[in-house]
Amino acid sequence: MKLNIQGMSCQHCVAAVREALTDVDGVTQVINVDLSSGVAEIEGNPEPAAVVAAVEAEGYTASVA
Ligand SMILES: [Cu+2]
Repeated sequence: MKLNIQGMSCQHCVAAVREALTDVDGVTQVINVDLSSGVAEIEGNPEPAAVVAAVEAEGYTASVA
């Protein structure tokens, strides 16, 4: 699954998003969170709404790509 994330401005943001994604039920691996493009890629079969909610809980805006 790929996500478009808005609001990340530094590597701390990347780390926060990566950690939030890792904790979502059904996510088996966070493949990449790219700061410049704002694209995150995860493996597994999570509920898309749960993934978006986890990122937004950290203060960023997310949508499924
Ligand atoms: Cu940051």
